[in-house]
Parts: sequence; structure tokens; C-alpha cells
Amino acid sequence: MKIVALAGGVGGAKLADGIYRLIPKVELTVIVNTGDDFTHFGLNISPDPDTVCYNLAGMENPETVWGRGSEQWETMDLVKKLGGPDWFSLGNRDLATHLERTRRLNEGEPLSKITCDFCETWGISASVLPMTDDLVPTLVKTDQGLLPFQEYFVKLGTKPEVNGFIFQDVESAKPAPGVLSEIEKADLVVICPSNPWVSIAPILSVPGIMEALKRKIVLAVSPIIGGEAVRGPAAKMYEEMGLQPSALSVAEGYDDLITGFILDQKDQALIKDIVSSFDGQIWILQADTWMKNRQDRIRLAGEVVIFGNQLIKEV
Ligand code: FO1
Repeated sequence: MKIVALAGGVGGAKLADGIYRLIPKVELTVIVNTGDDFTHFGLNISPDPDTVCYNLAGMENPETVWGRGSEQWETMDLVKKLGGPDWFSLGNRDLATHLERTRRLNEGEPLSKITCDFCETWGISASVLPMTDDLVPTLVKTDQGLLPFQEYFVKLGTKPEVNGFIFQDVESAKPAPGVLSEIEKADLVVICPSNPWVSIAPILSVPGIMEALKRKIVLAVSPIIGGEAVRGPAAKMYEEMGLQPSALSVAEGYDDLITGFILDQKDQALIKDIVSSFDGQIWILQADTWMKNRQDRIRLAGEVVIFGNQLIKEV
């Protein structure tokens, strides 16, 4: 079975990792958001591709889930002592990734090729594809003005009130090599429980990706459980954008795309509203979607894949 997963940061990386570790093995391609990418200390940082890769390689930091495990922070501490910016933490081990990626990008290599080579080095047998090799930085429209994503997210701790998002230059971006052909070959597409506003929307905005997905059986897993995001500002963003933070809002946001929707058991009461919002044209699975450990990731992935297989037969 061939699965394409769309993922952003931590939540997406966890489910992608669960799918990757399923037995029997599925052929997995993860298409990853690059809207969070930015330069810091002159280095090209690609947080979401790195979070996905580190998780698939089993090298993630278990506390933060972003960055690398067994990390040391001496370089950052010394930068701080010199008066440099310390709001975005780059660990000693993680820095090697940014240094080598920046060197190769400066030599003119595309991010997709560099990511593919890193995956090979790290022993990852899944394909991890950045959504595009072009620069599509996410800008957050807020009550404090237009903010680059990482300034909004990390520096200001998601405190500003959001009223919109810009995926800069996305109209002219091209899907990275392999993105459209992998979607074309997929038996099933899984939208991971990543932030719909700033992790999944940028992927869907790259010209050609939405059209390719519309020809597929697409499932989405809600990142909102009981009105709250497991992590990050997704619920706050729904509220500030004038929507109820709920699995219903998540499903409705994907209404022209999904065949199936997976929500948490806590949200059972929303099922009838979702079914009626989709005029009955939706398949719903309830599951325990909170992934607290690696076992949870694999269990949820198994349930999603079994559900997907049923839809492949039914639809
Ligand atoms: N997130 C934080 O909240 N604080 C950090 O200092 C931080 C550093 C960081 C370094 C490398 C990396 O790959 C990710 C990092 N993240 C950090 C996570 C990142 O900002 C977000 O998780 C994503 O961009 C949102 O998906």
C-alpha cells in the first residue's frame, strides 16, 4: 500500500512516524510544509522537514519533539553570553544539519535533493519531500502587524492576535520534484493532525497540489481535541479567525477534499453535525488521537490505515 502523508511540525511528524513504523510496512511519502522555513544567523532553518526527519529516524528530542535528541546547548549559551539572539534555540547537534543544508543551498542545490540525501544518511526509508523548493515564507497578519512566522510563533510565543495568513509568492511556487507524481501513485492520502492554518494550508496552496489531491481518497485527522489543540496555537487561531475551535471546523476547512475524517473519542457529540455539514458524504472514524508515546503513534496509524483500506474498497 502506498500512502502520502501531508505534515507540518510535531503532530504531523508523530503520525507520519506511526505510519512509517507499521508492520507490514507501507510505502510512505511525507510531503512537508516549508512555510516555517527562515534564515537565522545566516543559516537556512527548515523546522518542519527536520522535525519529520528526526522523528522518522528516531533521533527526535523527546521533550520538545522538535530538534535532536541527546542535545547540548553550549553554542547557544555562548552566543547569548556574546549578546546574540537566543530566542530561537539551535542545539549543537541540530546546528550540523543547518550548516550543511545552508552550504549546499548556497551551492545551488535544491532543498528536496538535500533533504533526500540527509534521509539516506539517517537511514530513513520513507521519502520526505518538501512541498516546494521555492521560498514560500508564511507571514502572519496580527494586531501587532505582519509578522514572519517564527517571530510570531517562537519570539512572541503566539501571543499576537491573528487575522490572516500570507504564503508569500506561493502563486509562482512549483511543487518539489516527486510531489505530484507521488500523490498520483498513492492509494491513500492522510492529512496529519498538523495545524490546518499554518502547516497544511501552505501545502494545499502550492499550485497543482490541491488538484492532484482531489483525484485521491483523502483522510484527515483532527488536531483539535475537545476544543483544544494538543500543542501549539491552532485552537487560538480558530477563535481569532472567528471560528469555533472544534473538529467540526477542521473537517469543514477540508470540505472540498476529504472522503474520511478521524476525530477523537471526546468529540463523539460532533459526529452528527459533521455528517450533516457534509450532507452525509463523509466517513467518520472515532479514535484515541492523542499520541503520548511511540506506541500511540503506531496504534493510531494502524487505525487510520485500516479505515483508509475500508474506504478504498467502499468508494
Ligand atoms: N520551537 C520553539 O518553540 N522554540 C525554539 O527555540 C525552537 C527552535 C527550533 C530549532 C530547530 C527546529 O527545527 C525547530 C525549532 N522549534 C522551536 C520548533 C519550530 O519553531 C516549530 O515547531 C515549527 O516551525 C512549527 O511547526
